[in-house]
Amino acid sequence: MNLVTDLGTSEMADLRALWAEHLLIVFPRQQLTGADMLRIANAFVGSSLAELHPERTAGPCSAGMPIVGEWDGYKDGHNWHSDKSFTTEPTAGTMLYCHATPVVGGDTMFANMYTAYESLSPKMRGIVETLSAVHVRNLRLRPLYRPTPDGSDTVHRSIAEVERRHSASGVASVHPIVLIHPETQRKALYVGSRIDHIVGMRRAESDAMVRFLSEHAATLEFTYRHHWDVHDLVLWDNRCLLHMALCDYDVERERREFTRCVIVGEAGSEPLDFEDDRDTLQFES
Ligand SMILES: O=C(O)CCC(=O)C(=O)O
Ligand SMILES: [Fe+2]
Repeated sequence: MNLVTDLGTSEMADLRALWAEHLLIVFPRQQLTGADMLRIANAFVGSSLAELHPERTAGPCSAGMPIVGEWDGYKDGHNWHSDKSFTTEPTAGTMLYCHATPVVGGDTMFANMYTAYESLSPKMRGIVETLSAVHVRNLRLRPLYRPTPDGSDTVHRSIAEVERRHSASGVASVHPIVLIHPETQRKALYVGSRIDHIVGMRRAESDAMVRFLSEHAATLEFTYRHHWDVHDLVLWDNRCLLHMALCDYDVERERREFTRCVIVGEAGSEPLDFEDDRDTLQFES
């Protein structure tokens, strides 16, 4: 379909139902401006909650970097996450419109968190439903990018610097590990690499549980891998999907560019005073 000309009210109702059922929709071969994307995003939620991120964004690997202006070498999005989970109003939906894509690679992975939740044993579901986690800004990208042996790798250094800044910012938010999706009322795991720890657990307990949940969430059978074609528009639901951008192409020679538009989420969690949890965490069992 052509999203600019075919967005009548009846199509919109169908598309909303499709989105709720499939979590992610790919619209190939679209000709869109940033303003079109804003309109489409707002139509999806029946409100004006959408925000356009810098009109055209790119970075050697990420959709999240302005194409004009300084790129500081930080690659965001290259670890499993749900957008802005470290805030009290995490992004409900994200839209990317592709302008340029590498010949090979640069795909985006998505993982279905309804399935991740539903495939746990009833016993484990009962346990995780009682848990909440602290999400921090830092996406832990450093282990994914090894510095070059001669130390010339500015990317690794900038990641280290940005991660230090993100950690120092102290921004954090607490969310239940199991979310009830506000539209579908289905339960979904809400995890990702931004989890620092599980509230009330000791560090060793929390690390073991988070490691298990992270590995489980990324089970290949729960994933869809999108290979981008120019002019694809993809809309995904951050309340029941995790995503990760794959930086597996020649970033020096190839371009990867998007326009990005997000649907701001509802407030659904508490801001966290990190100090609340310090005592429990420091007590090693
Ligand atoms: O570049 C991508 O494929 C996705 C980047 C990302 O995490 C985002 O846009 O939220
Ligand atoms: Fe993201």
